[in-house]
Amino acid sequence: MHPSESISNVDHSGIHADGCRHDWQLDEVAALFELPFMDLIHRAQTVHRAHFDPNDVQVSSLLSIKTGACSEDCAYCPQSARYETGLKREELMPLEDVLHAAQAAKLQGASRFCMGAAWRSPKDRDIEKVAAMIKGVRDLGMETCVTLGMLTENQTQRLKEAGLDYYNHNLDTSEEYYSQIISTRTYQDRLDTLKRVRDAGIHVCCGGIVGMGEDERDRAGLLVELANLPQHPESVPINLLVQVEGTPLAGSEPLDPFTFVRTIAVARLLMPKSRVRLSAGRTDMSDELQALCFLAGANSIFYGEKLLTTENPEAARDRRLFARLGLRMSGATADVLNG
Ligand code: SAM
Ligand code: DTB
Ligand code: SF4
Repeated sequence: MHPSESISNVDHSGIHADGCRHDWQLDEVAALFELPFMDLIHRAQTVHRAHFDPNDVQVSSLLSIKTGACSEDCAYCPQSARYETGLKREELMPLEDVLHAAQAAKLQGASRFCMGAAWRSPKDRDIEKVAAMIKGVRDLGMETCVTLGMLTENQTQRLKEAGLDYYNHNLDTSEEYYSQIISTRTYQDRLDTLKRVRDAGIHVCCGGIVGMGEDERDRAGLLVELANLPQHPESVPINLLVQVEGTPLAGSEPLDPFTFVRTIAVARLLMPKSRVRLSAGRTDMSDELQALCFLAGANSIFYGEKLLTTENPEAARDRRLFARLGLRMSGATADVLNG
């Protein structure tokens, strides 16, 4: 049985008590992808405006707190120990360096600080160190997010006690395409971790990557999987593959940019109340393409010159883009908003 089928408070139309549908069918979502572009964008923008201020964008900054030497074989990832990507491996960062980076991100206008570790799953002693980072970042007045791989129930509980706001754990692609990308953990492993996070009362950040050679039904399948979870993830990062030399996916056929925009629009239609994040891949996007993504319903970005190990646009470029479009960073300090 799919998890969504166990929900009791669903009416005949498939609308759940949260006002959103959780019974999307692959064919109808594939049909959304096929709509004329203008119709799709109009629909997505209409739904977007019903739930959000269209000029407000949430900004999160990323920090890799443990880099490289990962045991997993994710075909897109520069941090896997299996691929020669020239990445310098780094042990878990000291607390004070993390807090220093968080403070700098806050001064640039970020409201959420996301810490990522290249682990299959954390060890219990790592969790204690990450718990101290979460407490420290919260004390700076920022929202916290971590992405550490698969979690046990006890570890999830410990993160909740430390005050963690969001846990990022992506499904990455459709269940069908998944085995082409990762062999060292299953789709079900990912769903299990997501359930633990949700049950612990931590907000869920979950999305995927496009441009990995998947087809339209895989993109639709990923979004169906996310939208049919018992509760929609509060944040949905849509990453465009960053092709890194040495990874198996380097040299993949680049995605048509309009297909990327369509993916954002369909995510917005399926998960009307979630923050849809225009995530990895912005460095090579024009300002005009990013504006189309915001028009299609994206209302969150990763902000700051670095993602985890690869480049992101300069903060000043993003501030100029926001100014040109009249966008506001939600929760940014007055200095940044006025400067
Ligand atoms: N190791 C943990 C895990 O995999 O759950 C956490 C960090 S992992 C780098 C976080 C996410 O970054 C991945 O799930 C993937 O969606 C995204 N990611 C990694 N490499 C990427 C790339 N080259 N392009 C786009 N997204 C990428
Ligand atoms: C997510 O969906 N994208 C971010 C974050 N969650 C952790 C990571 C993108 C990583 C891009 C490749 C890199 O910089 O290593
Ligand atoms: Fe490791 Fe995460 Fe990269 Fe996969 S995505 S190789 S688990 S760091």
